[in-house]
Order: sequence, then C-alpha cells, then structure tokens
Amino acid sequence: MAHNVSLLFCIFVFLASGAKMNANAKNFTLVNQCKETIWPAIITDGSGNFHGEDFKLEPGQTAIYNASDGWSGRIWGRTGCNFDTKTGDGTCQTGSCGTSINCTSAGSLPVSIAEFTLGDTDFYDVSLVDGFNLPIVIKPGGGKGNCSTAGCDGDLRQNCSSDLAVKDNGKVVGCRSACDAFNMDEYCCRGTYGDPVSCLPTNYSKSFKQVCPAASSYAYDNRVSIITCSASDYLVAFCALRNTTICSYQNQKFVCSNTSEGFRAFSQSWRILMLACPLVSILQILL
Ligand SMILES: *[C@@H]1O[C@H](CO)[C@@H](O)[C@H](O)[C@H]1NC(C)=O
Ligand SMILES: *[C@@H]1O[C@H](CO)[C@@H](O)[C@H](O)[C@H]1NC(C)=O
Ligand SMILES: *[C@@H]1O[C@H](CO)[C@@H](O)[C@H](O)[C@H]1NC(C)=O
Ligand SMILES: *[C@@H]1O[C@H](CO)[C@@H](O)[C@H](O)[C@H]1NC(C)=O
Ligand SMILES: *[C@@H]1O[C@H](CO)[C@@H](O)[C@H](O)[C@H]1NC(C)=O
Ligand SMILES: *[C@@H]1O[C@H](CO)[C@@H](O)[C@H](O)[C@H]1NC(C)=O
Ligand SMILES: *[C@@H]1O[C@H](CO)[C@@H](O)[C@H](O)[C@H]1NC(C)=O
Ligand SMILES: CC(=O)N[C@H]1CO[C@H](CO)[C@@H](O)[C@@H]1O
Repeated sequence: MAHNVSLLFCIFVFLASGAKMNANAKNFTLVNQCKETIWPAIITDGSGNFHGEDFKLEPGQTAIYNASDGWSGRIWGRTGCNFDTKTGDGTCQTGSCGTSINCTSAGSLPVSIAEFTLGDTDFYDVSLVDGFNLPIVIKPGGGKGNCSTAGCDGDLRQNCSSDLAVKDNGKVVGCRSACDAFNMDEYCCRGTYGDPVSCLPTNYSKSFKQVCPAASSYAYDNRVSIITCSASDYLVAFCALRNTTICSYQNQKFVCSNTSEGFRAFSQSWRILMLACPLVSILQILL
C-alpha cells in the first residue's frame, strides 16, 4: 500500500512540474518497451552502427543518440540475437545486418524502420515497406509544425496474414511485406505500377494500414505518411503504441512523452525523485 502511495506521489509530481526541453537539440532517446531484449541499429547513410559493440537494450532501458545537424538515416530493432562476446559475430531472429553486431548495411526483411531526414524542417516516418518485426513509435518533443506521432496502434505480429507471417518455433516473429513475399510489380510498385498513380493500396497493404495508420505500408504510401516537424527532439520507442505515455531518464532529467503535449522534461533536482520512483513501476501504473 505504502508502495502505491509513493508511486502516486511520484506521478503527481511529474505531472505537475513539466517544462519544455531546449528546442534546438536533436537528441534521440531510444526506449525499449518490449518484454524482450532488443539490439537497436542506427545507420547513417550506409556508415557504421553509431553505438557499435554491445549496443543492446534490456526491457525498460533507454539510450541516447545525439544526431548531428542534418543527419539522415534509419533506426530499427533487432530481436532474438545471439552474438559472440569476443568476435561480435552472430545472428538475430529478425533485423540482422549480416553477421555482425555492428551494422554497416540495412537489416534483413521483414523489419520495421524509423526513418529520419533532419534539417530546418525534419522529415520522419515509420516504414513498413520492408515488412514488420517490432512496433515502433516516433514522438517528437518541443517542435513546431505538424509533429504528430508516427507508428502503430497495435502489434502486427498478432494480426499478420498467414501467407506473410515469419515464424520461429511456431511463434510469429515478423510479418513480410507483400512485395517481399510475392515479388510482384503490383506490390513492389515496379514496371507498369512504377508510379504513385498506378501503384495503389492492395488488400495486403491495407491490412498493415489498419493496424498502423501512421506508418507507410507500401512504397508510394510514403507520400502521405511522412510527417514534418521543426527543431524537435525525438523519442523512438520499441513496442509502444501511439497512445502510450513513454517515460525515460536522460541527461539527469526524467522525461515523459504525451501525445498531445510532447515531452515533459525535469530539472536535475528531480534526480532524487527518480531514485525513489523506479521507471518500470511508473510505467506499469501509467500503461
Ligand atoms: C543532448 O545531449 C547532449 C549530450 O549528450 C547534452 O549535452 C544536451 O543537454 C542534450 N540536450 C537535451 C535537450 O537534452
Ligand atoms: C550533442 O549535441 C549537442 C548539441 O545538440 C552538442 O552540443 C554536444 O556536443 C553533443 N554531444 C556529443 C557527445 O556529441
Ligand atoms: C563495433 O564497433 C565498436 C565501436 O565502433 C568497436 O569498438 C568494436 O570493435 C566493433 N566490433 C566489431 C565486432 O566489429
Ligand atoms: C491505446 O490504443 C489501443 C489501440 O487503439 C487501445 O486498445 C488501448 O486501449 C489504448 N490505450 C489507452 C491507454 O488509451
Ligand atoms: C489478398 O488478395 C489475394 C487475391 O487477390 C488473396 O489471395 C489473399 O488471400 C488476400 N489477402 C488478404 C490478406 O486479404
Ligand atoms: C500531420 O501529418 C500526417 C501525415 O502526413 C497527417 O495524416 C495529419 O493529418 C497531419 N496533422 C496535422 C495536424 O496537420
Ligand atoms: C497528457 O496531456 C493531456 C492533455 O493536456 C492531459 O490531460 C493528460 O493528463 C496528460 N497525461 C500525462 C500522463 O501527462
Ligand atoms: C486492427 C486489425 O486490423 N484487426 C484485424 C486483425 O485481423 C482480423 C482477421 O485476420 C481482422 O478481422 C481484424 O480487423
């Protein structure tokens, strides 16, 4: 009981004391809200994994990626990995980039991807064009413009048509795109379907869009799914849904996102409070 009271106090305090973050920084906070360990991968124009060796997130953990001005690249999550502790060699159930823990190339399909092009105006998108392996949510904080939350309202692994499902030990670990599964021009937007007017949603891409309304579901869906936002920080959360409130601890600040308000950041003086309020317990209360 005392435990619950202190948690309610913590929640009250952080709801009551939000302050906007510095709008010019481009910090990316990666949060693992999955029940499983994930190995995030960050690719900058085909160059190496930013975090390099041993970059994994246990459930509830966060990491900060400090994106340079004008950064453009993609972020995704690898699941079920097994890497040799000495050589860094190994593979993952989904999202592998070859056989190394350090990614220098794109992840293997199916993989859900958070895509960014930063500039005076940032462009971002959750892409399911290469299929789906984990729900990803992108929430901007403190920006100006559209700045809406990108991502899914459900986990497509639980709603994947059987002809697209990728299974491991009987469990669905990913959902392939129709282009990947059937390699037909109609699904891949090639040949006579090679332009936005001819390449239309199919029953497969519609089933993706139903679960993930704020994600691109086929190649030319990009045009309507890319969101713009200026001068914002970003939260990239794995296994969160669009309406999930996501809290993380970063730069001596406790930060919560809220779909309608963006991030709420806390000053250093709340560090003590953080020690008294385990993140996981707070999340359990909030979710
Ligand atoms: C972004 O990260 C840098 C260093 O990692 C830090 O100095 C800065 O305060 C951060 N900005 C915000 C708004 O948290
Ligand atoms: C992170 O970004 C801030 C500006 O956003 C910069 O001042 C700082 O030097 C960066 N820190 C690192 C470790 O790259
Ligand atoms: C991965 O990258 C990190 C940092 O760049 C490096 O220290 C490490 O040796 C790399 N590991 C492998 C297996 O290439
Ligand atoms: C979030 O959205 C999902 C799917 O739309 C819904 O099932 C769930 O109840 C919502 N959760 C909250 C806290 O609103
Ligand atoms: C999509 O349509 C094809 C034939 O047009 C059908 O075979 C397939 O089962 C449908 N898939 C879904 C997910 O409805
Ligand atoms: C923001 O952009 C998305 C994607 O293009 C769009 O669906 C949404 O309606 C826009 N919201 C506002 C408030 O403009
Ligand atoms: C999110 O913002 C809405 C609207 O301001 C507010 O009613 C709600 O209490 C906030 N939730 C959290 C968890 O901060
Ligand atoms: C949200 C959503 O798309 N749900 C669908 C899951 O799949 C069943 C059948 O496969 C559909 O009936 C639901 O609409």
